[in-house]
Amino acid sequence: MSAVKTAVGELAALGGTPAFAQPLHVGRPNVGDREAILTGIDEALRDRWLSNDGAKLQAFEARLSERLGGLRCVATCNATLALQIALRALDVEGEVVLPALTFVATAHAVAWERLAPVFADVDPESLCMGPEEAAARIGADTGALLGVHLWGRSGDPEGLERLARERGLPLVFDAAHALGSSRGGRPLSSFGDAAVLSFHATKIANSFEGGAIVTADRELAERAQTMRNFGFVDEDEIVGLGTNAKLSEAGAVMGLASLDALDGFLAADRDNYASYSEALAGIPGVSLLAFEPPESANCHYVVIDVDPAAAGLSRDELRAVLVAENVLARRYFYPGCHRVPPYDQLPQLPLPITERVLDRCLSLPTGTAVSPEDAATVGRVVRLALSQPVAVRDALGK
Ligand code: T4K
Repeated sequence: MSAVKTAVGELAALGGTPAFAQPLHVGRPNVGDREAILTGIDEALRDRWLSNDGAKLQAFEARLSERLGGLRCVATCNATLALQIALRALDVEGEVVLPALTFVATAHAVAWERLAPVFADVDPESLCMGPEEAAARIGADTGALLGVHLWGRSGDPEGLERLARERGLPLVFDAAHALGSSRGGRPLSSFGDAAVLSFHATKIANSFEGGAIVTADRELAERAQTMRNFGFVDEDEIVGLGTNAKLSEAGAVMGLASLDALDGFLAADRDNYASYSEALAGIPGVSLLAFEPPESANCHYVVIDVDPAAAGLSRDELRAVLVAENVLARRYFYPGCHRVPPYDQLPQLPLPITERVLDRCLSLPTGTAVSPEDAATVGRVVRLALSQPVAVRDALGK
């Protein structure tokens, strides 16, 4: 339950009672029909079939494929391994150009495959690596491009496809955030040679942990499918190097329930986005990341940009105000892949837009555990704090 605050002295950072009695998280899992989940897990237990291409996994892949207009879907135990498998199945060698503005898993998947990540900047509008930024980092050793649909946004996937074609490079998209997002009516995971979705607990649809490789290429899908199960194509026939990236039957049951409930999850995220949009409108120095047609985003990440000069408080000061209210806003994806080991040891070219975003962006709670009223309350806290930034900064300094 949240209380309406009207005076700056009521902010928790200034000694008031927190607006929320319980923490409001970014990434609280969406949960589908519990009954269906428990029944599905019970069926797997009854049948004593818990993993390895079981009925639930097959149903999950079929349902996902249906949702994505018939693309081939290879479900995995997480998106990080799915990225690794996609890069391997495409025989990528050498350097991989990717944005530094992403969750560290994108870079780790590249480096874990003993490929060399080369970090590119992002487009100032979309905050995704576009063809211009990627082209600036392509060199003689480039083996692939790895775009990221950051926060479910599209960027310019057609432009990256063109660039990849011109340079003869495979193109993979990290679409971990992008289930339910589309561009010009096409699901974002349909761009590139392959795209990878995440079904981690924090994503719009989850299978507890999980991921999927999505592709239109039948052979690529078959290679990926073989690689996720140690290279087996038959009971005792192994055709090459593989790993264990299988999704369990329990995970698949959860994934199925999530896909069944996806439209409801999307509606909840979009309602929260609309509520944030209204509550934050016109606050100097605060802008909500917008989604412009032909992009249609899932809105599963609500991200604000805080311009300290115009807002009067920095992103980190505003975050401290929110945390005091029990609003656990996150600095995704601070400090950036290029600034964490082992990548901070690599020679770096300047990434001005990336640096600006990493200093100013803040992710706010959303998902089905957050109501539009909660979002409005968070917006009111932001407005109140920024109405008297000097008093707030003084209080934070004490
Ligand atoms: N590419 C991109 C662009 C990604 O964002 C990710 C993952 C990947 C690739 C790799 O996908 P996977 O291999 O994971 O499938 C979380 C997730 O662990 C990670 O999956 C996700 N991105 C990333 C954006 O968020 P952390 O380090 O922020 O996790 P943590 O433990 O701080 O939890 C996040 C928030 O969610 C907290 O506020 C608590 C809340 N939470 C979390 C879990 C697991 C809950 O309320 N309940 C839960 O069960 O990475």
